Amino acid sequence: MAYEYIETETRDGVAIVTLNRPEALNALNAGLIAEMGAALRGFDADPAVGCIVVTGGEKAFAAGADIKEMRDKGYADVAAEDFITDDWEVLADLRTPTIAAVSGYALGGGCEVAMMADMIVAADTAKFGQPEITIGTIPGAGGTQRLTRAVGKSLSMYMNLTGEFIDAETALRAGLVAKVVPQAELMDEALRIAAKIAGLSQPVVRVAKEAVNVAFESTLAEGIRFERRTFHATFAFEDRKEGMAAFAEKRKPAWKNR
Ligand code: DAK
Repeated sequence: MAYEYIETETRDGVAIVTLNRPEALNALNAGLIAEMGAALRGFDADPAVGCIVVTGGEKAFAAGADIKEMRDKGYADVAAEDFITDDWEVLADLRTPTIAAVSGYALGGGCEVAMMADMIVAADTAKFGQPEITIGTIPGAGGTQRLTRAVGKSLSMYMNLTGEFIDAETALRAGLVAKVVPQAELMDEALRIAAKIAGLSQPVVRVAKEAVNVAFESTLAEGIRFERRTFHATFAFEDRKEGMAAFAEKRKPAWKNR
């Protein structure tokens, strides 16, 4: 399918969605968000895709929602059309594992999109920020919520109240990103991780993802109970039996995704 604001490809069970509006540092206009939503939904429904990598350009993953698209709207406009709500959370709702590969600026909505992925792999050039406060507004897609859960109150307050950016090493220390690599190695590393995930038993990977996500929506006791029951449920998969047999027989497992 031909897109205007993104590029897509698949390689060995891994889908890549590249934000491609470099002249505006991948500012997330309505068209880009709609295209990204359509592409992500399509890959999520494709059983041949075992992991999705979302990435941007070298200078910017995305510098935020498109400020020029928002500037002339009034409250009545944004409330009436439920402004930029459609498609914004698609990435967070997928069952397929997702990786955000971030180089350069991930600001405002760009930081929020990255945080919707299951993990962030960052180039050493990455800069994360929620600068909405500097343009007279606040985040609208998780910048006060997912960021706070990821990095804690103090760093989230600092970022949300000053709009200042943090670098990749700070993001790594704070737990916002899983890994930092030299910029030139970003895609190789993101694709290596994605291929590893795509090469495992897909139904088991999906329940592992679901179990981790329950940690954000439940008490510890409820989460542990969910994990225990889901662990028991993996014994219904042929792949669980195959994985343990392969270990005991010192061979590679042959996953059936069943
Ligand atoms: N929107 C529109 N255009 C942008 C943009 C943005 N966010 N960021 C950059 N651009 C454009 C610039 O206007 C410029 O265009 P031209 O002037 O060449 O036409 C081009 O990209 C290159 O940018 P600069 O010339 O500014 O490049 P610099 O290297 O000098 O600076 C920068 C890079 C990233 C520091 C700077 O561009 C910048 O500060 N950008 C804005 C960052 C920002 O404030 N981001 C937050 C936007 S508000 C919601 C979902 C999401 C949101 C809200 C609600 N719902 C689901 C309800 C999100 C809101 C936001 O993200």
